[in-house]
Amino acid sequence: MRTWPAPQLPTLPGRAPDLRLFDTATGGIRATAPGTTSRMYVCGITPYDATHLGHAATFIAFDLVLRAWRDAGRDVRYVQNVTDVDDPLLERAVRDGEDWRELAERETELFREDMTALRVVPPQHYIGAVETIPVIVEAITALREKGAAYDVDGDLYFAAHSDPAFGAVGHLDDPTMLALCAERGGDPERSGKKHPLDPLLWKAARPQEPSWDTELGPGRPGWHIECTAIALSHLGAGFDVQGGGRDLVFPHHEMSASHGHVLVGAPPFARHYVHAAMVGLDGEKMSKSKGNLVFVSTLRREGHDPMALRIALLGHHYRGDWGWSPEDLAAAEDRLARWRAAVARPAGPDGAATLGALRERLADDLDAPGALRVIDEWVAGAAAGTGGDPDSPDLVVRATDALLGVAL
Ligand code: 5CA
Ligand code: ZN
Repeated sequence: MRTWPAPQLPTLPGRAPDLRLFDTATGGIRATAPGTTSRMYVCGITPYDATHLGHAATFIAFDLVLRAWRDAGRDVRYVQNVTDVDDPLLERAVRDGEDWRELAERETELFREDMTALRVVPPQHYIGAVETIPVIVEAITALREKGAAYDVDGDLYFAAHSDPAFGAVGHLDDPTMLALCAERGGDPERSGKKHPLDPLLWKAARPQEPSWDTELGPGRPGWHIECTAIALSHLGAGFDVQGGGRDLVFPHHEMSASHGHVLVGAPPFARHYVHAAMVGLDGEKMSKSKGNLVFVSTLRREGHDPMALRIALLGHHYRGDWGWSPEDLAAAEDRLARWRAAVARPAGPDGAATLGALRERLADDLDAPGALRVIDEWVAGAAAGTGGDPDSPDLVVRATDALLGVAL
């Protein structure tokens, strides 16, 4: 698929320290990506109801990962998918009497526009499920040959426990997994399955639904195998970060990882499983099913500066759940105005020290709120006329742009 235009990343003097991130699978913070090329897969949108602020917060969190890696001198290979055929998308198209392809195309385009406005660096490979069907079919066929897939009335399922490491991403107990599976697109109640948690790999064609004629028979792919096949074909196994919102820990990332383990013969599918917290509204997770959504495009249309929105989202640490409030945006607009006024001054406090502190905050599990405070301190100093570093306004502009994605 087409991605979106890349913002220019200014280069900075020196280098960031190694990025350390929390890994859901091991429950600890440790250094990422030891090699010279860092590989990241982030689960992208199912294209309807895009782009709400929960989506934006998640993609901005992973944008910080990419920027920190680049600043540490790494090449980054970044892949993101679009789940452009799946039950919820089809249900929405039926509800609205719209062609599902048109819905997906329109919403994907809106997402691209929102990401561009927010200065999110695009993935090199932006991949839809529909354009990947042959690769997904190949992966399902391989799982079948390894004895990890079975038939239930024409549909194909994955035997989750054929992966000895199944459960290693979320470490959840059975009742929790069953409940989450029922809530998030699984079908634990379906009879004929070997285990209630086993997920669908290939759904045989149903009347009125799209299907593809393949060696598996006419049908369409399940959700988890889509991400496994795209990640493995573009990044290979053992890539550095598998990312997404925390709602994807189970079943999505657990199942994707298990598909991957069986396909390549052993873990790791990914080295770090990184999950962004849920953004809510009025005490509830912002979600398509609840309909309690605030859209990036609405705020843009109302005339809010996307850079202020970016600051508002960065004001919350990526790992702590939080609720959106319009006051956040008003405060971010003030902050942006203060920052812009300060960098227009002829001098400010020591720029190199500010850059060092900014890098240190971000390398420490993406402490974006701490990074904003580092800029605030420099801004307060510049505004008060303390510090006589004439190069620092320009360095702060470049650092804020390169590391936080905020263009002043
Ligand atoms: N297409 C799948 C992933 S393969 C999907 O989950 N699509 S989505 O449109 O529902 O979500 C897109 C991304 O935004 C996912 O990474 C998801 O975890 C994240 N996300 C969804 N809702 C929220 C929320 N309220 N807060 C933070 N992130 C969210
Ligand atoms: Zn995914």
